[in-house]
Amino acid sequence: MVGKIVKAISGFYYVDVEADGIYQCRAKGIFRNRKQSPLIGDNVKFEITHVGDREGNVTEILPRRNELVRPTVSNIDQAFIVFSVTHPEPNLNLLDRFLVAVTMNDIEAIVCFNKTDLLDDAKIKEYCDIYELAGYKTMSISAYEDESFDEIKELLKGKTTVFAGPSGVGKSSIINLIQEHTYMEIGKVSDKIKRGKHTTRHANLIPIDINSYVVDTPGFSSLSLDNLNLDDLKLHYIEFAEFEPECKFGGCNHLNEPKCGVKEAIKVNKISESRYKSYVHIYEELKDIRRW
Ligand SMILES: Nc1nc2c(ncn2[C@@H]2O[C@H](COP(=O)(O)OP(=O)(O)OP(=O)(O)O)[C@@H](O)[C@H]2O)c(=O)[nH]1
Ligand SMILES: [Mg+2]
Ligand SMILES: [Zn+2]
Repeated sequence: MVGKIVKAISGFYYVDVEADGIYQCRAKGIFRNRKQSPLIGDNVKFEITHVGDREGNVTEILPRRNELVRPTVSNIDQAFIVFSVTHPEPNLNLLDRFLVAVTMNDIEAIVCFNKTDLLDDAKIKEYCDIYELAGYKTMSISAYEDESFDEIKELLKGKTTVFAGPSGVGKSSIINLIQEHTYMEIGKVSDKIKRGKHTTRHANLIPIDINSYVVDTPGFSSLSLDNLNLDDLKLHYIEFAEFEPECKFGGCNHLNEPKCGVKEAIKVNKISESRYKSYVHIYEELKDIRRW
């Protein structure tokens, strides 16, 4: 049998099998002597130990495409980076950090501004423009409006999507909206996350369609990029690449170097100031860490 671990609780792994359902599994013995242990998101082989009770034993972890640390989930296809347009106001520096972290993990990022019901369209557009200009798929939604589901549903099909972002921006509310629609449209039952103030503590994969899962994560207010090589930061600002050929110096870090294509692009509004500011900020911070 092959399935995907969607949940782990005190030594039990809950494995979802396509068109069959959940099996409650142990992972006896075989992993004890290896460094690897099963993670949520893993595709695994298992043998059934009890048919009626739908119990099994995991025997093998199939190769992982990637592995996130916060939360510990594997095989993520894409990340919805959720920030609210207000309440709380978006911290674009933190948003850019998320984007760097996501790119580093070879995960596609989608920038999602929530709570559009609380701010006028012109201001919302300013935020979206920054990330569209950078080349990210960007959307603005409200978890309180049903139509928002139409905007995101195509993007979720056949993928495992992690929802990440600071606390209080509406990640759980959006997932709640998705689950309501999933239930209405295909009648698939999944664990329901309670609406509102229930802060998310640990990660589960929530099945929303065939081979489609979403992962809610607890919000956090900072993100360190300690393991990032200083000179690699620029590679994760995806919009810089187009202008690098105009830089006079090979390996230009787009800081104080003369004749820099990236800085020229900012002057003609082809790269946004906000993105460049966060780049410099993160660069300086990484440099300080290296000094120690
Ligand atoms: N006005 C408005 N409020 C929203 C929207 N989405 C969520 N909220 C409210 O914002 C608050 C926080 O929402 P949550 O969904 O719990 O936020 P979260 O991102 O999951 O927060 P953590 O789990 O702490 O990381 C709740 O009171 C929601 O009702 C929205 O689109 N518009
Ligand atoms: Mg939450
Ligand atoms: Zn440059």
